[in-house]
Amino acid sequence: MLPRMKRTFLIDTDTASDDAVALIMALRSPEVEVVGITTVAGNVVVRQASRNALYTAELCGSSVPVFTGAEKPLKRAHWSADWFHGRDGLGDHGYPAPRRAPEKMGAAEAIVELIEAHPGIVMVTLGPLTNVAQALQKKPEIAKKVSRCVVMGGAPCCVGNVTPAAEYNIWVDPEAARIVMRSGLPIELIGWQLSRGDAVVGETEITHIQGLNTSLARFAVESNSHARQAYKIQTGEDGLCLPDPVAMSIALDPTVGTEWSDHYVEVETQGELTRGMTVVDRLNVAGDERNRALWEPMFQVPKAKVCWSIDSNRWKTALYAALR
Ligand SMILES: [Ca+2]
Repeated sequence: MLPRMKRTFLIDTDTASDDAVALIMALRSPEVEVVGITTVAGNVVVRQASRNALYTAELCGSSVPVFTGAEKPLKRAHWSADWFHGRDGLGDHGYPAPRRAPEKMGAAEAIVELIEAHPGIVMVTLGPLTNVAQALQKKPEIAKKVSRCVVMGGAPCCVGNVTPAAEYNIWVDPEAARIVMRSGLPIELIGWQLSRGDAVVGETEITHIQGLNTSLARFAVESNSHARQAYKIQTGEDGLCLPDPVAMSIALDPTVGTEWSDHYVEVETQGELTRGMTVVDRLNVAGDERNRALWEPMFQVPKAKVCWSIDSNRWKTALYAALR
């Protein structure tokens, strides 16, 4: 029997503590080859994101190339999330500098080249969409060569985390998110709300992870210590809320997402209270006479797949498997 071909992944990340765990899941998966990691300003400044991605790859024994990308959003100033993840994005535990350096090529160029070199590639985005938008501006045709674009971002029809209306990744660079949503990329939208409630890794489960007694398990829990405290203050829920790893578990196995439907998704770029809101046409009324003119740009592209629920047990099983 021929060995199964590995699926090819490209990951764009503003590498903080939950991103790091998502990277571990992909780099440790026997079914996936990660051909590149691109970093973007988001949770931390982009230089720190590259450093964190390289350090995480090193822990996994991976020599995947890391390409540094945008230092700020397309049109706005950069807002970090150090209040959530710690100053270094990894909970300020003094992790050493990585041995390798990032590649010389920039992220947007690398995204274009890697997609051209690997048609059918799966793209996973874990941060603001600045790099992806810049790659699409360089070469719009790449959208057709991606088989899946799994986006951790947004809060479809739900509460936001950085404002009442918006999730951080989309809020930071809404113009970039809009470009990506209108690009024709086959978007699978994994909103922030999917990592809440049952998906939160609770105290007993954290103890289980620590009991795995591997360096990756220890790093996964330790690096998220600051985020755990911040999440408790923000939501009252105790435990590890891991949006990027939840998205990665779906990228690795789409059946972890248990309820999906297809909709046009637009991003609010002008709203006074709603900057970065992911506006989902849940009842498919965008084509109605009263909405048609405003939503017309979306009719040129396929609808996004929006995930509404996940199998929390299976997501956590995938997490444990990666940290073993
Ligand atoms: Ca992230």
